[in-house]
Amino acid sequence: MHKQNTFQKNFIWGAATSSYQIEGAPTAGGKGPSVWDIFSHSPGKIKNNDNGDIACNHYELWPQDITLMKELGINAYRFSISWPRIFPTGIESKPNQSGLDFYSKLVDVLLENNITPFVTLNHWDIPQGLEEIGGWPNREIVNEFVKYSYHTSNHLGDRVKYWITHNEPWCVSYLGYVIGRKPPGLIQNWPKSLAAAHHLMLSHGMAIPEIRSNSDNSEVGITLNLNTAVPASDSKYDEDACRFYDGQFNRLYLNPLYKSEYPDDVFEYLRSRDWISQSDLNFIKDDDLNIISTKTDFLGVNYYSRGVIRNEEIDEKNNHTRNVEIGEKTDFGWEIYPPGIYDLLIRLKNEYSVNNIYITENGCSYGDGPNSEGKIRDTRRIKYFDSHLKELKRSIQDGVQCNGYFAWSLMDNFEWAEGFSQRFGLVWVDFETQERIPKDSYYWYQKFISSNGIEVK
Ligand code: IFM
Repeated sequence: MHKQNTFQKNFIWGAATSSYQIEGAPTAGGKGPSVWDIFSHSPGKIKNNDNGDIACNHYELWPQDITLMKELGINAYRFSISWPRIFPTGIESKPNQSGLDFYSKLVDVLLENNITPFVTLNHWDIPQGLEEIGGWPNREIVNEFVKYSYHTSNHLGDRVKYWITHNEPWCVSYLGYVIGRKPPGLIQNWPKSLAAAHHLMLSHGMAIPEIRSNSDNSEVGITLNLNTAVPASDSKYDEDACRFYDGQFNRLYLNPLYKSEYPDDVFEYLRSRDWISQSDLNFIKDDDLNIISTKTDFLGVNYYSRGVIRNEEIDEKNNHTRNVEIGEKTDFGWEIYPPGIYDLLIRLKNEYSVNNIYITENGCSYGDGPNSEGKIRDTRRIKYFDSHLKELKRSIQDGVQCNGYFAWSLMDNFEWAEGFSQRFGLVWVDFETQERIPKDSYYWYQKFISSNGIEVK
């Protein structure tokens, strides 16, 4: 078979951001507090006690950010809507016009510049008012999300055609309720973690028809962060730990979506350790799995690294020697493993028959800043993108149906619990002055896009 050296015609080339990470302006236009406003102001939760009050001040500087996108040459921009700009406490019956107007104007100017908007409805910054009535573990939030999705798509659906219900539900469910690194900051609360995951997925399924009813010819999907996991050694212990890791990270979301079932081995593992009881699963009601598996138009995939999994429950001396070599790491400490994106995409095709994928995030954190000439020589980022895009191309040549790629991120921004200490941007941001400087990777991506993926030196 002849293997093409470029990506297919009409391939979508984009960059991504999210509301809390870039917007700032936490009270502008009647916005209510989000869980992230509250969490980031709780002492000790965020590195250096940073918060997103100003972030990249995109709320005011968005016209100049669109100019940066235009010059970069992307034909799509993935951003998220701040739910409490639209429903300040979550429970209002009518949306806040000023919040809708902000995004409406953004969408208009994107379209004027031939940049297709990809809108994420929930990239974690839910109204604090909904957290106060129990957040994602409380089933009531499902209707609130459906209402929010309805009104937002009703307002923007004539112009926005690509909709992502949720970003990375695993981060909300696991990091929020088991590890405590994200709101509400609970630790080892598996019953709430699973209930949160279930209601996120249920609200996704319920929002799909609402969005479609407001947006003709739309594509509606969800974004999952997925990876390829391998056991750190060939011991049974590591294999068991790896199966559980893969279950709670990947299959807990993919199986309900594509197979209308939960992976029982994950629940069994949790029960065997008394981390949940059978009755903790009562949140799963008849018909929920049918709703969750409502056919989507695409799957958004966020890939950064692979998981090399060691069983932490037994002593090193009683386990086999680790025999999986870990490669180079980014400044965040995440292993750089480009073949992982290939393996993951092939798995999605073979095991889940996913037939329309957008890579909604891929990128790396490096601290490189301006040199004495004001240039940002982030060659390691270029290498990261180049190697991952090669693997993406290889997967497409091997039958994966992927129609777009979004670099994470358009610009350096508020990296959640890491504050401003981790920089993922193609554009460098001075958080004191709000100056933006395109990095070398920005110019590299510009060339890559303009040749539709012919290798750029
Ligand atoms: O910055 C985040 C983003 O909000 C979600 N996906 C992973 C990125 C890097 O950590």
